[in-house]
Amino acid sequence: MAMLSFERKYRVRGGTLIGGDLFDFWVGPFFVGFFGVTAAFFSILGTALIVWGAAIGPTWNLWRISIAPPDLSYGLALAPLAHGGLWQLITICALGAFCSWALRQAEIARKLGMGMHVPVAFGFAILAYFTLVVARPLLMGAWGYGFPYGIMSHLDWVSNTGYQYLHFHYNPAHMIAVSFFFTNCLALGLHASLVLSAANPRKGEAVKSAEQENAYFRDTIGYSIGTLGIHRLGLFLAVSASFWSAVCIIISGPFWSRGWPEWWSWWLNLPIWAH
Ligand code: 07D
Ligand code: 07D
Ligand code: U10
Repeated sequence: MAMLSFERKYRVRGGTLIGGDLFDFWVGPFFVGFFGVTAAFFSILGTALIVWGAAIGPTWNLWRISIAPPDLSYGLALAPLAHGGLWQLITICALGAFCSWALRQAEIARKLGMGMHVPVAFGFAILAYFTLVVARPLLMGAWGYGFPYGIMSHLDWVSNTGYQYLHFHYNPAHMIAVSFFFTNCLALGLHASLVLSAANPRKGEAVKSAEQENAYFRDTIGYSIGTLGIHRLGLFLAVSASFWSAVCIIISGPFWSRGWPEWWSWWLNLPIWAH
């Protein structure tokens, strides 16, 4: 890919967290760095292990390939490769690749003198994944509680796990997470449409400014959060969605093992009407 005209002036040394100048170079448009090498290493190895799992499995149909975690009877032990061991190695590779990716984002931010917002935000996605395949299985005593690595099979896991708690919609943290996801979508819809309506006018018309954008929302709902504020809100909504997702699954099993509708009996048992 051709280098953009301004890119060369930002290709400066330094800012690396580890390895000094050793991997401080670019390949085409990509910054490499120590964590680029580890990211490449873990993702190539992890993908190769998935291909191995597919090769010893029953199908090459992309939608049906699935690498399952070990049987619950293995508990927290290492399992033979063909019986969940591959899943365990792939999980290590996935976490290695995701964390390398976040650290590479941090190095690039340091090089450019920018804030750590991007790696921090991505950290919340990693947290949700970590909760699903490490924290919850550890708390429940078996790797078999992790989700299988397959396009359709991981959907089966979500459905089965949901119905184990009878009605997952009654999980209060799931409600909060879902509401954050919906609000995030609303906020991006509002922001993107507002910016396009101001900054991309019809031919011959003047581009509008932040003043019109602020006035638009003050006229409509009486308040404008502002041009910086909407991005703060967006980041808050996005990381909250991931955070409450992690909460909703970590409490399902380790801290509440009955149906989620039953959790709401505290409401029926309130002293105002219970006695
Ligand atoms: C658009 C950025 C690009 C990323 C893409 C995903 C792979 C997997 C691997 C064949 C928004 C690349 C996919 C590398 C190929 C193999 C072994 C991000 C964008 C395009 N899911 N999920 C999908 C993952 C979980 C759920 C699609 C990953 C949890 C439901 C894709 C993880 C639960 C539905 C996918 C993960 C869950 C999906 C589209 C990890 C709760 C759908 C994703 C590492 C979070 C949807 C067939 C997308 C679908 C879907 C990937 C975890 C639920 C295959 C990598 C266990 C209900 N998930 N998922 O656009 O169509 O993300 O599924 O945690 O309906 Mg999933
Ligand atoms: C885990 C992904 C992390 C990804 C990473 C990066 C690559 C690289 C490379 C493209 C967290 C991966 C990158 C692989 C790709 C290239 C080049 C994100 C993760 C690190 N639910 N539910 C959620 C809704 C029901 C159930 C979360 C809605 C049913 C269970 C969210 C509905 C039952 C679990 C959510 C609904 C049920 C969830 C998912 C509606 C099933 C979870 C988002 C409208 C019968 C999961 C932490 C998320 C969770 C989860 C939404 C319905 C069960 C809030 C809107 C009632 C068991 N559900 N759900 O977590 O919290 O993203 O996971 O009905 O485990 Mg639910
Ligand atoms: C935003 C924004 C904004 C913008 C923006 C954006 C948010 C207002 C100014 C950005 C938004 C967009 C562009 C919109 C679209 C984006 C999405 C919808 C999000 C989803 C994105 C995707 C689906 C794309 C995903 C693509 C990816 C992740 C790229 C894939 C990359 C690679 C395959 C290479 C990765 C590079 C690495 C790992 C580091 C460097 C490595 C290499 C170049 C490879 C060579 C390897 C080495 C040198 C290491 C050696 C390897 C080893 C040791 C391993 C060997 C091991 C063996 C086993 C052999 O707000 O402003 O506009 O634009």
